[in-house]
Amino acid sequence: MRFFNSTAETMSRDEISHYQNVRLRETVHWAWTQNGFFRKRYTEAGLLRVHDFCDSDDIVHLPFFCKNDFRETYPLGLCCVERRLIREMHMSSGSTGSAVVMPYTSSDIEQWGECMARCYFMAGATEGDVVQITPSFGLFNGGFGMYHGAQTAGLFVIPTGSGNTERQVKLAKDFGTKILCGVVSYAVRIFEVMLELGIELPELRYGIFGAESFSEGMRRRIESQLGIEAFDIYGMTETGGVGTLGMDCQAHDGIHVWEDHYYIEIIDPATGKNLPDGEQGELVVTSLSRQAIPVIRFKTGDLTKIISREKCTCGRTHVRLAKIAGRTDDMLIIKGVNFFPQQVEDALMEIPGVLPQYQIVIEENDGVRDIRVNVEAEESVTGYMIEKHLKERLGFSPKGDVFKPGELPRQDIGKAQRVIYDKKK
Ligand code: DLL
Repeated sequence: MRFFNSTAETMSRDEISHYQNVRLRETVHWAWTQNGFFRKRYTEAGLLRVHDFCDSDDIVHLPFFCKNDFRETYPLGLCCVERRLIREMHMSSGSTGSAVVMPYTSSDIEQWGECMARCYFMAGATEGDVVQITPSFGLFNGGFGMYHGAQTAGLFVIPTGSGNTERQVKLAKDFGTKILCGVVSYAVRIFEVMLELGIELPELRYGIFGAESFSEGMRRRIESQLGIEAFDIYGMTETGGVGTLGMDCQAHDGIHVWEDHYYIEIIDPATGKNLPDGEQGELVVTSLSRQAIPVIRFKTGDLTKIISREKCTCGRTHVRLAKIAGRTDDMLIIKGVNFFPQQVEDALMEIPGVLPQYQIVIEENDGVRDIRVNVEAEESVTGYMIEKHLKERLGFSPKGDVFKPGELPRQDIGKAQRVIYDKKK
């Protein structure tokens, strides 16, 4: 069993709770004293003196934060440190609204590196292993986060960044890449190009993927195509980037959230009330060690549930979250049936001969919505087979269009656009 930081990763439940209470208090005090935005928000919510906040029992009295708080305070209105202490920034623009900016002090970069290094070790990496980092090195946090972590973990980095997939595959072969990191759909793309070039990557052992909907079916497909063990890594700009919220371990039984760095709650997105373990709701995150912008009760928009707080077979004690089921704003309602794109992905991956390239097209005609699933598949697969299986698994019947391998558009950079809206009138 290998840990990057065994003391932190195997703390007892009591130690975790104690540590979290101390850090929660410090975080709320930090935000309150460093930035008027937080102070005003908390005073308005009835927290008259900062010392009224004592521990995790008090957290439910604090108001939530959301993406809009970042957007409305663009560029650095939430920042809790002097500008001269900022060393780096990342930004996500999303599809709507202005950007979410996350500045980092050197301590924040260290914290990010530590969280990400734990993920590398949890996957099975050892010092000197070759890691190929395929997300872009830019405002997106993926490339740099994986880089900071690899430096902390002592790995040999091939910082390819995104795009130029042929070169990626050749470099992986020439330098013996052992760990491949990227967004989920890029793993599929890498495999296609390996086939086109007739290149095998016998030294590749681990894949660390995330940033997009990642069904269990897709994870298994990627594993069998690339001949690797694939891990589901989680994080977001607002919490400090990739890996900050953890990853699944070799047991593949939930995402271990680094609880010495983040306190998590699951709430009912409609009422804001906390839900018990095991019930699916929206993940709310409070950072415990971030300086430049601590997040306090940040509504992530991601739907998941707490699977277990018990010690895992890997030896780690940190809480485990179910795979992200979707985003609160991703839910599709077609003909009265509610579902998430990931459920379609999971169902598609169960059909033999179906390839992991697909699109969900929402067609709207005169206000009436219908859904079409375009998917690449081998010749043996028909549209009827797709429709029948989706009907069985999801309870509704979309149209299923089968495409030959290579016919659907490919994206070499960034997150895949799986859901497409086609409004006729
Ligand atoms: O996507 C961070 C990241 C980079 C994670 C590379 C993993 C790999 P953002 O661009 O801010 O940051 O987007 C964050 O992406 O709220 C989720 O909705 C989604 N997301 C991230 N990881 C996963 C995952 C990066 N493993 C948003 N499974 C989050 C499902 C994920 N969704």
